[in-house]
Amino acid sequence: MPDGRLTIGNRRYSSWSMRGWLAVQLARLDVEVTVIPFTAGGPTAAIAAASPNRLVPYLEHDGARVWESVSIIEYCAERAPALWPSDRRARAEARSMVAEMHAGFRELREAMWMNLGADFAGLGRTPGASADIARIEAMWADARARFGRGGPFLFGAAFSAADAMFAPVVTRFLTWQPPLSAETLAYCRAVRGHELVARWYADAAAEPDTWRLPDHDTPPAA
Ligand SMILES: N[C@@H](CCC(=O)N[C@@H](CS)C(=O)NCC(=O)O)C(=O)O
Repeated sequence: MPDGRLTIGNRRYSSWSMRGWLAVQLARLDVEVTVIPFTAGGPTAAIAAASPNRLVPYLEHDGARVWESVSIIEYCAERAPALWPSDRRARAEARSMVAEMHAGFRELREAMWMNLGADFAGLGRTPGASADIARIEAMWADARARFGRGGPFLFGAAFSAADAMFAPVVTRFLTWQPPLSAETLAYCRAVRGHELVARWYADAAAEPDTWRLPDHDTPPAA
């Protein structure tokens, strides 16, 4: 019998769910995954009823209740410390990057929402989104140059908590295809090729059509 439950939203659309799920998988927690499909026009009543902050992801594990994706990442890292880099300075920067992602990049998130099954190439390039992308590219390049030399991920060979936090940004880059450096594109390919990310994409593709949200599937005006 599993040790708990991870509640998430549609894999096709839910970027925060993806982060929580990746952390739980990296820590190898034995939990049942429950998907509550979003209702069009949200908020989703079943999610509000199931989760303390009325949002997904939400983890219940071995008597602990954990909400907010960063808290889930920290909970998982207690069980699997390798989610963070072992070097103190690298770990400090990885935590800072995760915090910056959790708190910010609102314009990118609004202009280029997550949709794993869509091709919105060339769209969504608002000035605010482009500024967020420039900051993300600079941050990724800096981490990789200083700590990730063993590649292909932000802090080296291992897919870390920072990569889990930015994996949904990678999916946005693949869906919306903004102009990106060759180095960013190489990192995106590495994340997309990771077995857990590949599994998330495959499970998203298998979701029933009845879970689709027309406003998420409709491209913005060019
Ligand atoms: N700050 C939260 C954000 C979670 C969040 O916004 N989740 C969205 C889905 S990606 C949600 O649950 N929305 C509720 C709804 O649509 O009913 C976290 O880091 O976990």
